[in-house]
Amino acid sequence: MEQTFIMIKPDGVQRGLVGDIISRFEKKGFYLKGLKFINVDRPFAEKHYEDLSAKPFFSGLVDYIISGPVVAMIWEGKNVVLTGRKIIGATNPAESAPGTIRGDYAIEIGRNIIHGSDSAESARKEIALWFPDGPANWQSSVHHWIYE
Ligand code: 3AN
Repeated sequence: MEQTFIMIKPDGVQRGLVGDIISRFEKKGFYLKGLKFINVDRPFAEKHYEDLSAKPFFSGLVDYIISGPVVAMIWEGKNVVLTGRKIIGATNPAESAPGTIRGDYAIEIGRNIIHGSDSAESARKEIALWFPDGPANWQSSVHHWIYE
């Protein structure tokens, strides 16, 4: 089944939103397949955001991601990459709908609480970077109550 990489950024951690965010993915029916609470260093953050290295906000973005601990996660389920992006909401919180994580809790694009992979290909790259040992190996006992 499809997997995605989700990271609660330092502002989400500092603001006490970890439980709420995990809860939204759990209640939807997605399976938690990896979870780490870590501080990343500058080279690691630069690697994660390497596709944005030419952007004017790149160094500010890296400063923000290394400013405190983050929660790195692997979530699994049908269409989890796209649905995860919908749960998160648009990149700019001014455009994210109420009911989404960014729509409910964020105001500024540079403090938008959470990251989610934007494609199955980026998910594979990001999971390999953040979880070199791969996802946890377990099966949910409620699978048949979520999928037909
Ligand atoms: P998303 O996180 O929704 O996939 P990306 O990949 O375009 O969006 O941007 C990655 C991160 O870079 C965003 N989460 C945001 O924190 C930051 N970012 C994007 N655009 C801007 C911008 N114009 N100014 C400041 N930060 C930005």
